[in-house]
Amino acid sequence: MADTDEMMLGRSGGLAMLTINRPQALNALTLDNYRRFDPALREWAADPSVHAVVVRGAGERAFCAGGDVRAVYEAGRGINGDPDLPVVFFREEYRLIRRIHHFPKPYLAIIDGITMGGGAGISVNGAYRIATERTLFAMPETAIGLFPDVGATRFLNRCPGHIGRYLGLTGVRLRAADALHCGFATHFAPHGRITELVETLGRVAWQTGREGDRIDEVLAGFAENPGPAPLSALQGAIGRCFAGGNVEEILDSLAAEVAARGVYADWAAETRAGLLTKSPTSLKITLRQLTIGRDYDLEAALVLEYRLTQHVMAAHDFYEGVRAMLIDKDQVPKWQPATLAEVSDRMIDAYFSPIGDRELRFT
Ligand code: QUE
Repeated sequence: MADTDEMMLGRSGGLAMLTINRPQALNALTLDNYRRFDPALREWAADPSVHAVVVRGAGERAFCAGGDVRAVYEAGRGINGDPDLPVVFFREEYRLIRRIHHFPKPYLAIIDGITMGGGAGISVNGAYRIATERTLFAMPETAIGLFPDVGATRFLNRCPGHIGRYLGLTGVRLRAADALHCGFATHFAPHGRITELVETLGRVAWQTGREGDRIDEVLAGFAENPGPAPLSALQGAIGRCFAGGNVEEILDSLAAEVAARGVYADWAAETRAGLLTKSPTSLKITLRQLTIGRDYDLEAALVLEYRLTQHVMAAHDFYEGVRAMLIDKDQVPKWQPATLAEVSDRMIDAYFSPIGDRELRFT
């Protein structure tokens, strides 16, 4: 079967396997990668000898750290590459995510390691997500002047209580038990048994139309309890602090939690300090996005998010965020505007305005 260095496609019995093989870049996905991934899924959906698909990341550290935002940065700033990349990259990424979401056969992502941003997009939107003790899950985009995309408008809104707001605004990293608690993972299996799990799936005697039953049986044979979810102990505090109608109210609630000197004071202080390092514009976009998209299906989420990407790519903070976090690595972005007070509702309105003939379409 055809493969390239960066996307390894293979078969094991009725199982089709795709391995993202850019371990030196934590398997962050490029436009070329999307252009291999999407047609592979299209072929496997139509091939009656394929009964399920497994997606993995090569190397020890990551399932997939995100999209190749460095390339988008270079193209968008006119440094290197096709100046249309910011238009094309997100469009192809989101169309792939939609194909994954509606994939007609079991789609399993082995989220064994770093799973962030675009890595969440190609896993959470599929049917099965297998976490391990190496899973580190986050939506960290407010740190680079972006916002949680790849369907996060929908999947963050499906977390218990206001946890999705907390995760999307702060970018905090979760381990397996919390990923299960939030519904990002469907199963936990030990890292040391993943190879055996995939080999077992390769030996399944498939029956067309009954694939989900076989998958459920195999997964039940490997699934273990990841232990208590730290987030469940924070749920009350998150509910109190993240219910606010705007970002300033959320920061005030966190300050009140600090002042009350209760058991959540340290958590609140750390959370508040973390939020104050993020792009003020990104924070306000994220809260508005999650509020208006509470009941969106995946398509509505992606259309909204695509619109937002195109406005964000025409503004300042994304380029400054990528510079500070990924290029120069000084970790100190100089956001513009620099404070929440300077980001008016009218400025946020503009990020949500329609983009005419550039709107994301799925046909
Ligand atoms: C916030 C983010 C991302 C990030 C760092 C942040 C992100 C992303 C990457 C990333 C990581 C490794 C790579 C790469 C990109 O880092 O979305 O090309 O090799 O994709 O603080 O949102």
